[in-house]
Amino acid sequence: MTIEKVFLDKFIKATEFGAYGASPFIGKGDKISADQGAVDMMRKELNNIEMKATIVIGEGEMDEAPMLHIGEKVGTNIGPEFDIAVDPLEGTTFTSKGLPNAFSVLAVAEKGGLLSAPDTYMEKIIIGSNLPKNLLDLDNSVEKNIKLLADAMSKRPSEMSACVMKRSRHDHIVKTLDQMGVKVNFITDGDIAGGLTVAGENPQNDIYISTGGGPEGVIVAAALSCYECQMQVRLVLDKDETIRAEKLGIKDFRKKYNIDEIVKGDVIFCASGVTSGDLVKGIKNFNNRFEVTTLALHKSQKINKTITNTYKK
Ligand code: VTB
Repeated sequence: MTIEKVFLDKFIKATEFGAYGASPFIGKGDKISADQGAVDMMRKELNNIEMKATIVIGEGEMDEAPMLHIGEKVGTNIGPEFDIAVDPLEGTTFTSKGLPNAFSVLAVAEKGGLLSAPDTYMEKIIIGSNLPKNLLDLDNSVEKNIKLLADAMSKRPSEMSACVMKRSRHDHIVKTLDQMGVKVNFITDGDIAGGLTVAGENPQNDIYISTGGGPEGVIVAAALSCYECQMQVRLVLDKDETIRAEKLGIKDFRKKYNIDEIVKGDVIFCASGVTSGDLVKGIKNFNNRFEVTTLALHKSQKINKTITNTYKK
């Protein structure tokens, strides 16, 4: 089964309007309003789509988020059944500070096709395409993983680069990478864009390795699956969080998930730029129109395109 091609444009519109909703708040120092603006607009567009869809990754769990929460039904309630993971504004800090790399993003799969991850931390290792299956493992030392990857890519560690999110919890990773001569490209936030730096024809990095958000992990997995990249993740759960994870149907709290256990079957991924960044250009607001750019992927259709649309205000 696949997702029909006609749906791609409809989902593109949902992230385009998500980006538009956040755009008045670029550089205004107000993360909450920026996020709310994106949520409201994306939700409105999703509800216009002829589908029966459930938000499986959203703006938190029901009691803490007013809209686009996990379990919320979206669409007209007629049509195919989808599961949707949304991050209406990835990079709330980037938006509020007017910094690059903020975008509105979602991933769609057929019902049951996306892992229901709680809003907790997740360990992630991501590598590119055309590499032996399940090459790396979170339980290997960083050194072992780099050696395995270097061998598989016929490179020396000193010819490799790694993307790491700048956090003190990753100091040990950075120390090993430094010792091995691997170039480290830091991101301050935004590990969907960070994870995607290993994908495509001219990847900026050979590996992404860090602990970031679980929801972001599922969304990036959807995009990575279109690029045939590999990813292994594991949730990081404290005691309270194990209870939340259990509610989402997770039984083995230490399970390592490979990409085909995170995303199954066909998938659509759309990311529309709020501020310009590595993935897409930022939105441009004019007096009576706006121009918004989207990276759109549709796995079964082998679509990978960047499109810019203009809308009247
Ligand atoms: C992570 C990352 C996100 O926020 O959730 C991060 O996955 C928060 O991490 O992409 P800390 O709690 O360590 O600050 C983002 O960077 C942005 O939403």
